[in-house]
Amino acid sequence: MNVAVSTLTSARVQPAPPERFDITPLDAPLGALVSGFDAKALRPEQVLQLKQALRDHHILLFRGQQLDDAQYLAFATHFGAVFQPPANIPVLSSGADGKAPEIVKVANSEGGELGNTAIPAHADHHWTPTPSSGSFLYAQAVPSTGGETRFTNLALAYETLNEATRREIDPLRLITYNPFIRLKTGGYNGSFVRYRTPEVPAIQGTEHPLVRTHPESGKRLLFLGVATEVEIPGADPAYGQALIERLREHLEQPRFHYSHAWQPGDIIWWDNQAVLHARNAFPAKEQRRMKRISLAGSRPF
Ligand SMILES: O=C(O)CCC(=O)C(=O)O
Ligand SMILES: [Fe+2]
Repeated sequence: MNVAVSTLTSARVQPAPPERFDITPLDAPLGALVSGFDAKALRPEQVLQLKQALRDHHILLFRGQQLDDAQYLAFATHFGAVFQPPANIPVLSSGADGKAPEIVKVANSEGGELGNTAIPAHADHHWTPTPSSGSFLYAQAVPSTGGETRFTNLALAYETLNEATRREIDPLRLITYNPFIRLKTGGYNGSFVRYRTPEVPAIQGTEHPLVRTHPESGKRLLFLGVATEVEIPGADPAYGQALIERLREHLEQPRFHYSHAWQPGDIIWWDNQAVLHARNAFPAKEQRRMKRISLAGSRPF
C-alpha cells in the first residue's frame, strides 16, 4: 500500500464516540433523555435517531451541553431551517424589518424577552400560515425556584377525549389570533381575549384545523393553545366559546404534562406539532437566561 492511500484511509476514520449514546423515556407522559451525547459531534446515524426519537417522544432532553452560538445553530439546523415570519406578521423578538433573530434571548436580563412572568401553554407561531415545526431552548442561567417549562402531550389529549367529542371536533377549523398584536396595543379593554366574539375587532390570525395530523407519525392531535385568542369560523359564538373552554379544561389535566426543572447546560428540543409548552413565573430578582431557536414548519393538515 503506498503512503498516499494510507493517509487517505486514516483521514476517513471517525473519532470514537465518547460514551454510550442512549435515548431513555422519561417517567412522564412524554419526553426522553438523550445521554452520551455531544451536540458538537453529532454523527449521521445519530441525527436520524434523534429525528425518530422526537417523533416518538415529542420532546428530547440533552444535559450538560457547552455550545457557542454557531455550534448551537449548527446543531439545531440538522433538523430544519430557522423559522422566519412573513414580513407583516409580528412574532417574539421580530424587529422593525419584520425579521426575527436566529437565536432569541429568552431572559429577564440583558435585553432578553418575556421577563419573569408565567406564560400560558401554546405552540410557537401557531398564528402564522406555517407554524414552527419545533423549538430548542438552551439554559444558560436558571433561578433557584420557579421558571419550570411544562409540556403537554397533544396526541394523548386527543386520544383521551370521548368518541362523541372527537367526532364533533374532527371537521372543525380554528382561527388562532396573534398575541403579539394585542400585546403591542395593550390588549382588548385591558384584558386578554380567549375567544373572539363578533364585538371584538379582528386582528391578524390564521385558520388551521382544530385537530391536526402529525406530518411524520400520522397521529391526530388537539391543536389548541390554552389561553391564546381563538375562534371557530362560522360557529355560533356561544357554542364555540363553550366548546373551546371545555377542550381547554381537558388540556389542563396533569396526566398529559411533563414539567422540566432546568439546570444550566440543558437543551430541550420540542415538537411544536405535537406539544404545547408553558412556563411558570420565577422571582424577578433572580436571573433566568435561555437561548431559543425555533425551526420552520409546514401548513397543518
Ligand atoms: O421560557 C420558557 O420556558 C418558554 C418560553 C417560550 O414560550 C418560548 O421560548 O417559546
Ligand atoms: Fe413559546
